Amino acid sequence: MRKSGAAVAALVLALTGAVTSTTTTTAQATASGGCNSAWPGRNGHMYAWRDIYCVGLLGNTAGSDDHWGDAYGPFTGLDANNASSVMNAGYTGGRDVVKFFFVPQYEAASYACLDPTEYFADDLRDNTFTNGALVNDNIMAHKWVTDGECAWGSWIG
Ligand SMILES: [Ca+2]
Ligand SMILES: [Ca+2]
Ligand SMILES: [Ca+2]
Repeated sequence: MRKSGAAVAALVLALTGAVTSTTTTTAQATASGGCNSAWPGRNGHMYAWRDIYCVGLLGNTAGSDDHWGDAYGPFTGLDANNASSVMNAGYTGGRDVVKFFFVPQYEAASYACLDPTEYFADDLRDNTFTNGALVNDNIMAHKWVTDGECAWGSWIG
C-alpha cells in the first residue's frame, strides 16, 4: 500500500508540476523539522514535549524522575500522561539510554527506551510500552540506564 501510494503521489507531482512539489516538500520539512530544530547538540539532557514534533516543552533534565505527576523534580503535576514527543541528547556511553515508564517508581514490567543515537521520537502515537500500552500521553517516569536494561522490543523512535 505504501509503495503504490508513493507512486501515485509521485505521478500527481509529475503531472501538476513544480508548484505542488515545492508545497509538499515544505509541509513535510515543517512537520519533521520541529524536533530537528529543537535538537540542542549533545548536552547530557533528555527532553519531553506536550505535543508531537517537539512542541510545548514540558521539561528537560540531566537527571531521572521517578514520578512525573508529583510535586518534585524536573517533571511535576500535569507533565504526567502528557508527553507526545521526547528527545535523548545524552552523551553516548554508560547510562546513555532514557527509559520511560508507564507507571511511576520505575515499575519493571512496562517501559520504553530511547537510544541517544535515535536522537528523538517526534511522534509517540505509534510507539508502545513493553506492556502494549501506547507511549503517547502515558509516560509517568523516566530514568537513565545502560542499553543492557532495555529488552530487544522496547526501543522507540
Ligand atoms: Ca517528579
Ligand atoms: Ca500530549
Ligand atoms: Ca514514533
